Amino acid sequence: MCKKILTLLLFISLITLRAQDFTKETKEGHDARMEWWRDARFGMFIHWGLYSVPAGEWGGKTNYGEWIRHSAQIPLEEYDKFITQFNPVKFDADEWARTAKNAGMKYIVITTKHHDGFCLFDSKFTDFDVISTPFKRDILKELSEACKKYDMKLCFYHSIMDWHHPDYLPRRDWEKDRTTDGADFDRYVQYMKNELKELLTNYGEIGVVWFDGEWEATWNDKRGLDLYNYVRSLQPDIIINNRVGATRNGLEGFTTEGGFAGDFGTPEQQIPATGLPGADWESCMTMNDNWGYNKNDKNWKTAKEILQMLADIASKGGNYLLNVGPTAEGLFPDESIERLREIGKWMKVNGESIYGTEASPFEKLEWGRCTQKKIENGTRLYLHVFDFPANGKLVVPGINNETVKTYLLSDSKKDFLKVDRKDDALIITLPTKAPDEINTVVVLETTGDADIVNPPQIKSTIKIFIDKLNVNVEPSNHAMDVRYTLDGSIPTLNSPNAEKGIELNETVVVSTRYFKNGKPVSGTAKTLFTKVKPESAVEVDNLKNGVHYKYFEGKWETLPDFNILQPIDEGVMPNISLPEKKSLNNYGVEYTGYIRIPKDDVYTFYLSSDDGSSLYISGKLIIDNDGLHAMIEREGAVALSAGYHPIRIKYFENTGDEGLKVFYKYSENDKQQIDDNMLFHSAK
Ligand code: H79
Repeated sequence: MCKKILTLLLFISLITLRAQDFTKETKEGHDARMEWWRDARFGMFIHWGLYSVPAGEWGGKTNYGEWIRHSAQIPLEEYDKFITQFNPVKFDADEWARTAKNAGMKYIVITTKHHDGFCLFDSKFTDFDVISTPFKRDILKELSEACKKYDMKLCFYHSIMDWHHPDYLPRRDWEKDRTTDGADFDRYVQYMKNELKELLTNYGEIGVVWFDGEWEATWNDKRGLDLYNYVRSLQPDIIINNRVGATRNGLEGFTTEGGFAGDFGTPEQQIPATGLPGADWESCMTMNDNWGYNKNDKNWKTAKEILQMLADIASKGGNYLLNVGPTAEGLFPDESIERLREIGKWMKVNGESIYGTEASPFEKLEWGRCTQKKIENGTRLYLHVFDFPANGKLVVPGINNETVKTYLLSDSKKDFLKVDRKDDALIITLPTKAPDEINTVVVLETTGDADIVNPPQIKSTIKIFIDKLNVNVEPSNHAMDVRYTLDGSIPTLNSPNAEKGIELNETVVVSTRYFKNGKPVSGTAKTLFTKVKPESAVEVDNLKNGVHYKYFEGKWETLPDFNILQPIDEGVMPNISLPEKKSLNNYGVEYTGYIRIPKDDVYTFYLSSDDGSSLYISGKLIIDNDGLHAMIEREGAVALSAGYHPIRIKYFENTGDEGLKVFYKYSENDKQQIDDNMLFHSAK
């Protein structure tokens, strides 16, 4: 080959290398990359930095955590002084890694840099790092060695938001004295990349980069995709969370439709109601109420609560990232150590029911949770019994498989438990006393895949009615009949068929169950429907179109009591939409007025907002959509008589995007916006 062609080839390969989009990978490639993480199921989060020095206390208040610099509005120069006090002489990386290992955790995610900008490692690109503290040791170096020793995957939390770097924008809204002159966000991104290069070249193989603080206006999905590709170009097999992009749906943690989702979703301080088939996610949670060390925070979850959360999360196909906030001396709090020890005791016996498992095939189990694992020629179901049956008979509903073996996971001899079939269910005879107070795991091995029939669900989301209600069960499998009872008993073959719908005219529990070839094949689902009196309308005169609103300013994380606050402005709006704003952030609005209801019926209202909101009709709370979150819609139903009803909507906006929308629906009508001519206020 001539030299020219060689140069050309080199050039082309360089170009393609630079432009590589790592999100374009095969399913096999993706699965291989995610494999260790999916198997791991349980990891340790560590929040450690300068904020552990004040330990939650500032200016007489004691409820701060890792956000202390922002929440207590500590000026930069003041906060910087903590760097002279960070001297964790009791830090022992080996002990930390060992503690995580003994708790049954498979990976550690540590804050290389939190929002305050302090770096826990030796960085050439800033002096605001651990080498500038009296401690002078590279914490990550020591931890990476300990993690290698204990076969623990080391992972890095790295904040995009940075309250310290002069090029990061925006400033905190209260930082009136910190100039933005000359600040250059692109240069900040380069700084972040420089540090990520250090992090991903100096500490061996890293499992995950866990970004956070992505919600300010300067960040977007385009920057996220670029950062994602940059990180993977340094370590192609690394896993990156969805907060690398800018389209996370609040603390629920999943990326919104069409957004850039990284490799996994990140519910924070919560567990999703159900898993999402095919989606990877990890719930991160504190053991008390703070991520960073707070010496006064004694609101600890029990080991039992934590372990049941772990089983709950695994049963939905997710991972659990459990936080520890070490002290400024470098120690895990005693309460954390006690809990981790108890968790480890359970995991040592029962870890098999967590690691490498998949989500439950059961939609709901009265007594606990289920995880499953494929084995040669079959499936192993792990039944996590939280509420031990008083009569020792564990009912596993709607299961078609015959068992091969059934035993307690804690029984080293694996003595078979007695199993009987009764119709659709297997009935396992357990010891009379629960072997494990927290979660007794029963193993049920079957041939083939788990063959489970979940009971039929009634589709109607409205559970109240005025006179009568027709409900339908849409069978998910038309080869099956749905039979029902209205007296709380378990449906039998003699019970009526739900094919033509079920007519309700009084408060009842509807029990529904599948039958096939004249035999019951599922457990029973129970749904309560309540007959209610519609709220009466009120007599009001002097009504004029439009709702009255009051506009407030203040910084809230949940809806305040507007009654005790002084409004900055008030007026009348033709409908429920945001008034002209006086402030970009940190404001609230309360709307009051009357809604004219066309006829006696059950009305479903839909309230979506960013951040929190709530809706009251006739003085009753119908929808609670409170808290800090992105645009989320919640609904609620209420029975109303024709005529005028007081309506009140509360809304607040902290920072970030904003929005408020209200819709309603009744009878067979479509969901629609509340028309201007339905809204009134008293002109008196
Ligand atoms: O590191 C821990 C916390 O310090 C950090 N994440 C965990 C892992 C954290 N930062 N902020 N928060 C937790 C709560 C803040 C939520 C909000 Fe938002 C930010 C409300 C409005 C902007 C997130 C993004 C929820 C809605 C948009």
